Amino acid sequence: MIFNPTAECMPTEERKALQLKKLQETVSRAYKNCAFYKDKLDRAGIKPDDIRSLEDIARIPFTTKDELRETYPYGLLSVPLSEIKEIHTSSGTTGIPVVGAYTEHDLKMWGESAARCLAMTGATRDDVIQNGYGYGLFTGGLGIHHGGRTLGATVIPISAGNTPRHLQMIKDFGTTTLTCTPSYALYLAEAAQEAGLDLKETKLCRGLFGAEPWSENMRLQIEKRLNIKAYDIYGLTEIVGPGVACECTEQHGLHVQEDFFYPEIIDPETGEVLPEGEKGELVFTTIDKTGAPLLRYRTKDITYLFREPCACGRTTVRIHRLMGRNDDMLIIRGVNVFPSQIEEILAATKGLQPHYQIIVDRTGNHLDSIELRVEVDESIFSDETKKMEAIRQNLAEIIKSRLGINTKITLMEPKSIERSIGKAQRVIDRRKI
Ligand code: DLL
Repeated sequence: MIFNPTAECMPTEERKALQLKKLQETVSRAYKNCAFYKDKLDRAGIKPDDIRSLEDIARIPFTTKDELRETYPYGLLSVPLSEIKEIHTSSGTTGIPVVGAYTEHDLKMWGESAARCLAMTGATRDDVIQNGYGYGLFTGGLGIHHGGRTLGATVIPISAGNTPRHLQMIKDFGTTTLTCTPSYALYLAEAAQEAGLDLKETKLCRGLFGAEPWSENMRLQIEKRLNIKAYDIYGLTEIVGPGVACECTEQHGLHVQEDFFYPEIIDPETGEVLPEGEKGELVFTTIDKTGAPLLRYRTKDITYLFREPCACGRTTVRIHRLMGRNDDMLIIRGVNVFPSQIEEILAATKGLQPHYQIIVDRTGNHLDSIELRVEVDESIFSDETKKMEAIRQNLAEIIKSRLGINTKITLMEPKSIERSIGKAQRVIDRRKI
């Protein structure tokens, strides 16, 4: 089913005209109502009236994650706070969260974009969606929830974790559609096997997986083990969480909701806009958001755009499955973590040296694990073990509360972590995704 055939199957030229109109409105609104953008555009010597064609977007300066940090918490609002109805955040580079602020209009738009994604994978109002993305500040839970409601489907807001209950509900409630991270899907498959639940006997037939990198190989494993069709869904807190783009039943690239989010691919070094088909950094301008529109936001995600006609009938541009990032952000069980955040915590903790290594792995249970090896001061290392244990526990707790991840802490003897003459290798990622 195509949720909104007018928007999703519109002839390209017609859509371009619509995008231009929405872009012009967005730039005008941001210029008029948001001091950050007024200043930015003034400094670049651009007035909203200068945007006369879609190509003119290239004249607008990029917005970066650092700028989101500098304007925290409300600096990007283009409306009075009383118009903001929901706020989400995810972690920023140095512990200052990135904020997503939505007006009623934006929530409706988000609901529609997530509903279109669900429908792309074949879901209808007759489906039961078991939503295993985390509810709360993370956009995954509520994003799929808004989408499921807009689609008219039955949504089970089970959230992340509690695996036995997940299995129970799949069985008892006739769940047809599972939404969670791809690594958790594999974990569930294994847990089902261990619990003696034959998923072939259940109604589960599809899943929408995202929020972290995954591969074709993982797709094959998920499809085989869960006996479902597995679809890739993409999004980010800064834009709208899940719903920005999704695969249709052709499973060949993710359709971007182009009438809501205007995508560009740029050369990450020069900032130059690259033609469709060329790989580079994905940049989005929100052209239908009123609360905190973003102009040319650099996602740091690497992919390319392609526009060949799709057998599903949608005319929207597609992105290739995400091909990596051009920064050092790690995604650990769906949680975004920057090594700089860990470094900041270490610097503020007494008794530790600034020599550390982060080891990320994905072991037998398909879930990510993270170990932090950090050198301690000479005086402490030779001290009694009770003190070491206290430091270890304290550090694990701080990391858990600030970054939301469970970390195995290994305190190391001074000078035991290999020194490098060049760029230190802080992160060892052993996951074979
Ligand atoms: O992860 C939103 C989301 C929730 C998407 C549920 C899909 C499903 P953030 O926490 O802000 O938002 O993380 C955004 O996660 O820039 C990508 O690097 C990565 N990411 C998201 N979806 C995918 C995907 C949510 N399908 C960051 N494949 C993005 C690869 C993904 N990476």
